[in-house]
Amino acid sequence: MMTNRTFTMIKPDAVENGHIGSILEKITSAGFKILALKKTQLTVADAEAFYSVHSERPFFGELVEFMTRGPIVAAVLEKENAVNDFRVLIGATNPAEAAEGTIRSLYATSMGENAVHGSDSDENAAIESAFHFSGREIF
Ligand code: 3AN
Repeated sequence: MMTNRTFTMIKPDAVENGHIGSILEKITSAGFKILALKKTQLTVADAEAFYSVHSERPFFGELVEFMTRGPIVAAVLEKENAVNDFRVLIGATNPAEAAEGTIRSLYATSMGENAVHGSDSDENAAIESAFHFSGREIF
């Protein structure tokens, strides 16, 4: 179990708006080490699989369309208490409720287009990291 690792994606809205560098800077300044990093684009099948827990939610179609409309940046991050500390750093799902200084308060535009993903458990961090990276891409 990777208690010191989490997985993140810089989502298409933040990539389109030119925030890759600023977001990576916030992440490393907060003490996270980048173990793996790539720019890629999800296919519809990728997004449907990645977000399968949300498949019955009313916003699922919108979420898949958004996450596939342009490139993303995927990363595996390491820090003590990584999952929880990263969720604090990114802020609430709804940017209107995200605490000041959090990545979503700075860069997200709406509940759907909220700039970054962060794993919600150690188990999901491991599953999501393996979805995007092979063992030899994580250092
Ligand atoms: P979080 O990303 O904060 O863990 P989840 O897991 O509840 O939030 O939702 C996953 C993603 O689904 C969110 N990042 C967001 O892009 C999208 N989403 C969640 N709730 C809504 C909603 N009410 N309307 C549109 N999109 C949503």
